[in-house]
Amino acid sequence: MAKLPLEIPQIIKQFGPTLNHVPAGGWVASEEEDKMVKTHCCFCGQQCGIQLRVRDNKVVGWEPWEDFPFNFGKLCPKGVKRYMQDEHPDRLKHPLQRVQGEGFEPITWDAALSRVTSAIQRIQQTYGNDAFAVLTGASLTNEKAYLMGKFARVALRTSNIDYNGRLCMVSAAAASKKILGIDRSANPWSDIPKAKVILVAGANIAECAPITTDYLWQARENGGKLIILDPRLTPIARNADLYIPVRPGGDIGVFNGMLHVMIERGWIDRDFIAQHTTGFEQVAEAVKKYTPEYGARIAGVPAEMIVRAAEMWGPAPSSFLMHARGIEHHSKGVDNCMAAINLVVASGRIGREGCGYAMITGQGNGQGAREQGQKCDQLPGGRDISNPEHRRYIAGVWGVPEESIPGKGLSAVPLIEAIHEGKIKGLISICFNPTVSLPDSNYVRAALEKLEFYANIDCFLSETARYADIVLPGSLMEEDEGTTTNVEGRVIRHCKVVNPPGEAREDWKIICEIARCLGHGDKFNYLSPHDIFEELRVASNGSVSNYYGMTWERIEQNNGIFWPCPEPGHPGTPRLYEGGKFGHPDGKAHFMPVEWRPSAEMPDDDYPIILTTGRVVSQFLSGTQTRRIGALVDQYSQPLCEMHPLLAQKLGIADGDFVRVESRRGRVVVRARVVKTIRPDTVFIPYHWPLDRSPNNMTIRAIDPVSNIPEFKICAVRVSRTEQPTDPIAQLEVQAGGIR
Ligand SMILES: Nc1nc2c(c(=O)[nH]1)N[C@H]1C(S)=C(S)[C@@H](COP(=O)(O)OP(=O)(O)OC[C@H]3O[C@@H](n4cnc5c(=O)[nH]c(N)nc54)[C@H](O)[C@@H]3O)O[C@H]1N2
Ligand SMILES: Nc1nc2c(c(=O)[nH]1)N[C@H]1C(S)=C(S)[C@@H](COP(=O)(O)OP(=O)(O)OC[C@H]3O[C@@H](n4cnc5c(=O)[nH]c(N)nc54)[C@H](O)[C@@H]3O)O[C@H]1N2
Ligand code: SF4
Ligand SMILES: [Mo]
Repeated sequence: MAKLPLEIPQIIKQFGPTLNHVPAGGWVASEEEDKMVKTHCCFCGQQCGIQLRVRDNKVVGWEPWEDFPFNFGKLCPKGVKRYMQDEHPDRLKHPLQRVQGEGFEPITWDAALSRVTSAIQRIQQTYGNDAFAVLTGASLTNEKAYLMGKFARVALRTSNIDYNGRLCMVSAAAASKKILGIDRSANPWSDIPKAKVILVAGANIAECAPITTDYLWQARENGGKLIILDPRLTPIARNADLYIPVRPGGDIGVFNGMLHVMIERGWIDRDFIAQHTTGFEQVAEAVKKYTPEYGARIAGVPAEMIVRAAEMWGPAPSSFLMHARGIEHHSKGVDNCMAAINLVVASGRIGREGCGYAMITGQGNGQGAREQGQKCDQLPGGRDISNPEHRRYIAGVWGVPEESIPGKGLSAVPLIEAIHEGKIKGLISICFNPTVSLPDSNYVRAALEKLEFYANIDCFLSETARYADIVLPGSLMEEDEGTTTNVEGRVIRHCKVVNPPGEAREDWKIICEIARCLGHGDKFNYLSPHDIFEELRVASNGSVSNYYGMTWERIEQNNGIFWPCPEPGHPGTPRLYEGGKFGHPDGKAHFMPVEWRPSAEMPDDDYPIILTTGRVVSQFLSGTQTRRIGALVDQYSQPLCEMHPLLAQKLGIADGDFVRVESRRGRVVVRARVVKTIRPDTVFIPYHWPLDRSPNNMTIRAIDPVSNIPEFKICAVRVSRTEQPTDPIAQLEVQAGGIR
């Protein structure tokens, strides 16, 4: 496929430059020696260690940080190119206000803050506190996540705060809490190579958790066997001992079918079950009907595959199960995860070296950001906002009356619905790009248009920021400092590498300033993120995710500390559930019976094909950052619709053709990519692009009843060949002369 004619200034004007910026006058040799700063990648939950090279308050390159004991110097394409976003000309450097019909104009911080404050006051006085909502993000540090939860409850006194982790980890979190009692991966990654069988469900490891690939290789080198469940033969699946091409939404057929076979053949640990668990009998009863044949019908795969999986997993001496969004992004996401965890507990292989379970965290601080109190139903330390004891403790830390802390608010999707219904009139968001990342984008855009006031804090003018009345320039990860908690539960330290450019400010300063303008300065008078961490430690004390015993200094000295770390000097807890001691008050794991049910929208005569969505290695989430890094754009420049040759032939589509993919809610026109690595009944489109290229035009607003995660991984579509792209870039491609 030929490249886009990038020199066309129109493209640059409409979509922002994809080439990396060279400052006017070119790069000038510096007098000073470059400074190397050890810190971490800003993108995914692996949180790889990296050294950034700094010259004249600019990040100009990187070096591996070889002794950081997670990635040992290894990085993926995004980590390597990440620094190139810093100097991008689109970087927001001034507060902006929207001028009706004319776009944005810069304004002073004083004017911007005063508009934000008066809009909050007016809306809350007119419609009540809950009419002003807060949306936040899990790319924020622990300190900022903590600050946002406190800001909503103390400065705004609104119950309506939620975060983009709602689109990400919440199904895994809920399932883990229900069965194991704690919401965290159970093991450090160093346990993976010691497992003799590894089951990976719904995780495109090589593209989305690239460093984990290395741990799986090591397991293979040690003789470990690999089982993969995915409708697509992803790069890691190509190396599997058993690849099960499950139909989207069908995983419970495989998990329950495996357990059925394991019980029948005596491959469960009866002693462990008797001593350390409750509820096994109900689960055994529930899986009785899940013969391999029945499970196979649900999963759309041969029954022998389920039997083979049980034969590999059942009698293994050690094992590791890991999953990601492939089984979680469902209206039965929690049930999918519980069916998987039941397999782990039934085998008794957890809480030991080489035996365990992990949910692969997505966002940079996907783990930590969901513990610090920015979820609509949680207070810091993962505490329950409806529990009087939990409320009293946090009220004490914050120095406010307990009754002033609002109750449970709306999660992300219902929050957007409440905007439509006129119940929410104002919004402030930070680190979230919902017009690209929420399902049913047309509905989301219509909601944002209904707001009386919207303020957005970001580093770039994201597609969502374009709907804002005021845009406040915040900080990139390297422009601020704090901690995050990686995929293993290891709390690590991000160092400040450079200052925010121009008038941009560190996010935490912006939030504290708004709180001060609202008259709550006394509760937000932190001098640094370190001050916030010191309060967070106390707020988490006594909770499950206890950070009390950590200090920034110790975190740095030890290359991270795993929570819980309940008192100063405590070494942290890399492996949970040792000795079969689980997180529930009775110390046991609680089996949960799971019954398969259909997805919210199954294919039918009108929309006969399954659409599933996800990621590619060189792009990150809604793409605000990675679509601005030229080298990453070159690697995968536009969303392609993956389809099997059998389906393509049936529809008269050839590789590279434009195809129209449409659901009951919306459509895209993108190019087809005909590959043998996907089930013939399913098409896949990555979601990192906005507007005409966004599969979220088509996805469905159905959510899991427990976790409220949207069903990104399955909806019904029809696909047809078309000559006419609707997307302006694609139109330019066609004009530029028949690209194939
Ligand atoms: N390159 C890159 N890496 C990332 C990110 C990124 O945007 N880009 N984002 C980060 C974040 S926030 C997240 S959440 C993670 C996501 O990491 P992953 O969950 O690994 O990525 P996805 O592509 O969303 O989905 C994973 C796989 O699920 C499969 N799948 C779809 N439906 C089903 C199903 O019903 N059952 C099963 N078993 N599989 C199914 C898809 O074919 C896909 O291969 O990645 C993190 N890392
Ligand atoms: N169809 C479909 N949709 C999906 C998914 C899918 O698999 N399929 N996956 C879902 C998942 S798992 C996720 S996690 C969501 C993610 O969805 P989003 O939250 O929308 O994704 P991001 O691109 O991370 O948006 C974060 C915004 O924050 C900004 N930002 C980054 N770091 C900082 C910071 O430190 N400070 C500030 N102020 N801003 C910052 C970025 O520039 C960006 O504009 O998307 C979900 N949407
Ligand atoms: S694997 Fe994740 S954390 Fe590591 S370099 Fe890549 S994006 Fe960054
Ligand atoms: Mo995610």
